[in-house]
Amino acid sequence: MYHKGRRILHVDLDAFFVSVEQALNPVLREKPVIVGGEPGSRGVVASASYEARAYGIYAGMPLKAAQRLCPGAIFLKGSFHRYRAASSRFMAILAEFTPQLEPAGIDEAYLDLTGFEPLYGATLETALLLQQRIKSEIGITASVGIASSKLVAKVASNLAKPDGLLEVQPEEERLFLAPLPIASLPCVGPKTERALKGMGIITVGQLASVPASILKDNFGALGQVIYRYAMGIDQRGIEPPQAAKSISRETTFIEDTLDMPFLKAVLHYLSERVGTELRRGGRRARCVTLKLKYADFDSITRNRTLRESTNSDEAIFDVGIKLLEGALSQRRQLVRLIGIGVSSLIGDERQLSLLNSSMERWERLDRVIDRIRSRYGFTAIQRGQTLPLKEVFPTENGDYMLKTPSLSH
Ligand code: TTP
Ligand code: MG
Repeated sequence: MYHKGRRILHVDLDAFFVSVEQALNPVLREKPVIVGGEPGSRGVVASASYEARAYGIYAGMPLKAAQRLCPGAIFLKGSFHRYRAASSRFMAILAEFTPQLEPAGIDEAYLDLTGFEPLYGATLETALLLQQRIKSEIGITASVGIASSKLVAKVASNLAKPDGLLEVQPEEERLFLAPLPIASLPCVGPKTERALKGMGIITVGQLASVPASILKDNFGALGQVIYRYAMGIDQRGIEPPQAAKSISRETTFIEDTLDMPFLKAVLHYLSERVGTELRRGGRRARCVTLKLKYADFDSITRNRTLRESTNSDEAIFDVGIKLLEGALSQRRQLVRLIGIGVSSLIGDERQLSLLNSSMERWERLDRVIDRIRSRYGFTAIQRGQTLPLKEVFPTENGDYMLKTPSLSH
């Protein structure tokens, strides 16, 4: 619910990709470091340390240009799985403070701490504690903005960077925003900024004095948002993510195929992926869906509802392979894409009396495999059914690199 006394935090990690690298390798600390790739390559800067930013380097800049500005900078390719792991740890720390948590990106989130003060002390103190925990447990710094709205909290955290903390008191939002350049508002992108500057508007304060009708005429629906934001008005609440209603994995082949042992192996791999995610979320499924796209791009889905819910790789695969065989017996054509998914998800309250013994064995095996994979990577332990993949797909960071990159995540 919106009211003036809300205490919303926006937390954003500083130079996130670079900071993760620096936490792992002290040699990189306090130096101009850039994550994005080799300076000779065609890529762009993903993240730059604050030392690199002093040379005018920013995210999105071509690496070549960055090297020209700072020839001594250290360029790293980076590794996304490290950033994802750090992000999970970051979100887990935040979740200990409140369930009113909305992740807004890999390294940022909003928290609603309204009503915390009588119990936990001033919001500012809670925010300091949060920053300390992130620093001591992940080894990187975060900046925090506190305000009565998401908008002002985000502007404040940005302004506080790096390793800063800024609280805007209730009723002072408009005063706080007024001297800032218009691009400080999240709704003002480069194009809108140019247009507004063309109208002689430089600061948020100037923007707030433009009649709403003019902004609406020039920018349509966005104009209304700009007007409200310029006045410091933002009634959006924190929206904790909803649990997914279904989980699926699919892949497109480099070459269309009807090679059954290969299709089976891929389907098994995808079933393992789906099962792992189900178990990680502590859930079970009642429905399994197979998706096929033929070489002529004709796409079909087949699904089956199970008598008992499951989260076992083998049970998912078992249904998947039957659906695949059924589909191919109706239409035997080269396959371009295969996918498997589960839906009708429920919580993981195991109904032991209903478990048949093979299901129980499968689930025990899943638990052992999950534990090994969470420590040593996906390919650390492999099932016989997926062995044909070894000859086709390269591995990286302990996982297969299929053509669809999201699959390996
Ligand atoms: P940001 O939070 O925008 O940037 P940052 O954390 O590197 O720096 P700071 O917050 O201190 O200003 O983005 C978080 C990560 O997202 C960033 O470390 C790398 C990635 N990213 C890209 O890959 N490309 C981009 O263009 C941007 C902006 C970010
Ligand atoms: Mg950041």
